[in-house]
Amino acid sequence: MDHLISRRKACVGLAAAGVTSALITNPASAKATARILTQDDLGWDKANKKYTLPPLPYAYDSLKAVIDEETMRIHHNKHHAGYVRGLNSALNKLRAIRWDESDADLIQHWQRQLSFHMGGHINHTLFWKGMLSEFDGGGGQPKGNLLAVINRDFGSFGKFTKQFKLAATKVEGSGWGWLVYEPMSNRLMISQMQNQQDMLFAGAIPLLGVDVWEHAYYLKYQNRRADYVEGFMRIINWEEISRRFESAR
Ligand code: MN3
Repeated sequence: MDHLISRRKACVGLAAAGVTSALITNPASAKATARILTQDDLGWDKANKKYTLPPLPYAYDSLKAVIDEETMRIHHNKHHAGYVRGLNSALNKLRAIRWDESDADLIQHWQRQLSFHMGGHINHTLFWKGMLSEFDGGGGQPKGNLLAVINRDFGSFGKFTKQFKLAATKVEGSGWGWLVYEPMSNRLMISQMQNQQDMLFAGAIPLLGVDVWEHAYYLKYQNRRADYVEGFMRIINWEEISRRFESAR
């Protein structure tokens, strides 16, 4: 009986991250979401019906040429963990409201919390797995279909890189830069996201995201966001991004 209330709203909010609320409990339409992420990726604990924080796919100091170990630890153990906590809390509150039909005025509040924290959880999960140290094969250029479609939709890999960096660097306040796949027009697009969920258009399937909240880079780069984004381009796990692209289209 979960997620009866405001299901449509949840879909809209989560669609910001290319995910529908169906991901949470409804196996029937979890298919679209599962194109890029699995329940395991998101640390879904079936027995206890809650999300857990998945470990990083590499050591905390693995990306240190671009992102220092302390930033990685705080970002993962504190910030990402906080989104997972907030997500479980919002789901519990909404479930409680539906069961006893009290506090109905708070539905909107908890729905917003759900949208924000679910976005945070999904975004960070995609972010960690979307990076790989230069020494392990990160950086460089994508291959095969993804490279061909980047060339088709942006003109060249260099032009794509330039647009992506610009969009990410120019996010107002806290947010993300994304490369997304738009299924209706069958093309790649670059998009900005504010906070963890705002502005990214419905239907966009996220492929590559760079976190430009200050917590992602401030210790090492302070206000030099452009330098951080420049460094990020050297540690993209293009194999993983290609996998998402093939799954999405
Ligand atoms: Mn973050």
